[in-house]
Amino acid sequence: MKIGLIGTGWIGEEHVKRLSGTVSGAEVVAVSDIDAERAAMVASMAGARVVESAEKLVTDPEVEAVVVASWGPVHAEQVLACIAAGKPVFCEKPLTTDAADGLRILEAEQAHGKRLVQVGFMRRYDAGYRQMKQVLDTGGIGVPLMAHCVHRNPDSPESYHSDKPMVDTAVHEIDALRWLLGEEFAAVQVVVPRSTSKRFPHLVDPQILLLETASGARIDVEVFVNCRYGYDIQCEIVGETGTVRLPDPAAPLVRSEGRASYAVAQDFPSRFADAFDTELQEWVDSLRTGEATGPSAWDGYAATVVTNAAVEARRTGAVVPVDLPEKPAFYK
Ligand code: ISE
Repeated sequence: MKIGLIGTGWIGEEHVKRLSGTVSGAEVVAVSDIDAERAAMVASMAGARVVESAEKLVTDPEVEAVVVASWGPVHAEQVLACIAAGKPVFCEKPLTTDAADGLRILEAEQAHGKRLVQVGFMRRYDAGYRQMKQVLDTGGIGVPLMAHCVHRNPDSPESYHSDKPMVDTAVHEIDALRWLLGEEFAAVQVVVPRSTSKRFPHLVDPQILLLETASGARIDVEVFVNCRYGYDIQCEIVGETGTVRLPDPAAPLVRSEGRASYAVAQDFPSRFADAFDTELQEWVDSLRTGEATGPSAWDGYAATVVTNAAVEARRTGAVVPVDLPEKPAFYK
């Protein structure tokens, strides 16, 4: 499968390396980026061509499928261009930053008549999350009542502003919980403790997202992007007859100098390295079989509706309803 990649920033570079190394059945043939030098550097890793614009990359005759790894606000136009060209597209999260753009993507994809879009929600490919899903789907803890989640990053860049904990970070829990519980959310609220003094004064950090599902389960998500000590993802679901907890990644337990300890992951590339590999491998495999299996444009759209509601909830302090239209039959 000959792939073109838009956006050679950090995650784009990682995807180029994966698609040219770990993943079988794929080859990166073209890349584009607004930073031509960076595009050239990443292209050289894969022996790919640099194409001068995203538009040209999408319509390039050699490119059979596209990876969008650019900045979130430009995802919508690039994904729509791929649909117009009839090319499968893997788009990094978030699918769009504005829910209205997500609707345009849903309409275009349905008009095309076949699923072309997959969204990069890599948690669905993590072994621990997959095991939790299996426990839930086989009735291992009965009907889920609550979930308690933690999403901590060691630090954030200065450009990271107070909407981002929902739009860029909690979006992973929003998708993972929709997938694990198999239902949509009805309402969101965001409450905040005092902010950490250890980082930027402009940033509201941490934030606590409170979600209610359509059937009345309750979820709390602590998002703390300057926790200083590591990259820490936790999730526990409480059901009527038991609980299931996301395992920490395996790490050796060291006993020394009067303590027993194990290391905490330091960043998401290493915490989810295997999940990223599996995600891209399964996407490439699905292109060959022609059967879309991963998170769809509907999943990307539904997550954005929730993050938009969460941003409003933090700004207003209100409980904000999640206004999601009926899921089109096309996505069922
Ligand atoms: C980043 O974009 C990610 O996707 C990471 O998984 C998340 O932990 C981080 O907060 C985001 O900025």
